[in-house]
Amino acid sequence: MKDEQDDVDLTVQRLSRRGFITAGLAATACYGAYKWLRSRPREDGVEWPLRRALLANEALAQAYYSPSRLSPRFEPRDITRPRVNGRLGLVPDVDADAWRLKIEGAASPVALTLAAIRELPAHEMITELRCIEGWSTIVQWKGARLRDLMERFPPPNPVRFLSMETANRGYYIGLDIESALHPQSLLVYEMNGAPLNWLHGAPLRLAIPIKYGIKNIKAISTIRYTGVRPADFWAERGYDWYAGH
Ligand SMILES: Nc1nc2c(c(=O)[nH]1)N[C@H]1C(S)=C(S)[C@@H](COP(=O)(O)O)O[C@H]1N2
Ligand SMILES: [Mo]
Repeated sequence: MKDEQDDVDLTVQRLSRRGFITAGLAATACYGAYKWLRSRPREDGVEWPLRRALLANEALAQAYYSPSRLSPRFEPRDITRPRVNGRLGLVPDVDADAWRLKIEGAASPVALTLAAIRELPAHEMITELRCIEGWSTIVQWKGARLRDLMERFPPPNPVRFLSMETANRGYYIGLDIESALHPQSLLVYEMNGAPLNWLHGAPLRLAIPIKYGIKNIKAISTIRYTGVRPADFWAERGYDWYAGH
């Protein structure tokens, strides 16, 4: 049992080291993330390694920020017929008025109405939703940047991860902070010009085109900041934890 745990720890360390490099590059590519990271306080007076790396690369960080680092955007004529995949954690007829998005690990607990999320600056994008099984759809999304929500309700100390889960924890994902801060990571409430239906994750889902479909969690109920790499439904079943593409 002890040995097994050691194995798991080693694997996690190796994976997060690898992920850390990728995450570092992604953050360097994103000046917004960089600014956000710089504005975070130090933890126990120790510089966050990623932050140190970013400080050393301040000039690079700006030079790297270019739209070519974004996931490709498409035209309205490219939108395809939607496809429903994955119903874990979905429930029909969610009462939108009673629904709240909970944020745990912020300075104080947060519970937001959908109206409050709609008040954040709205962004639209037409991007690819690529399932790890080999198919993809082109979807128009409308929602708020996860980054804007995080800036409004930041964690009191720097964190490297956040998790998202459905109400009954039927589905859950983990994200590295840099991916969460990506400008195309949207908390969406509209799909192809209409409010989300329950099969696509009403009232709120994540659209994160830099990641495979598995990270595009539908029917989000809770977002949690954490310093520890969170459990992830499909990573627990053998898929890559970062699931970028
Ligand atoms: N709650 C929840 N979200 C989920 C899933 C799921 O089973 N449950 N499946 C994921 C997978 S594997 C894919 S490919 C996309 C598909 O999104 P769509 O049904 O809107 O096309 O949702 C993702 N989000
Ligand atoms: Mo998928």
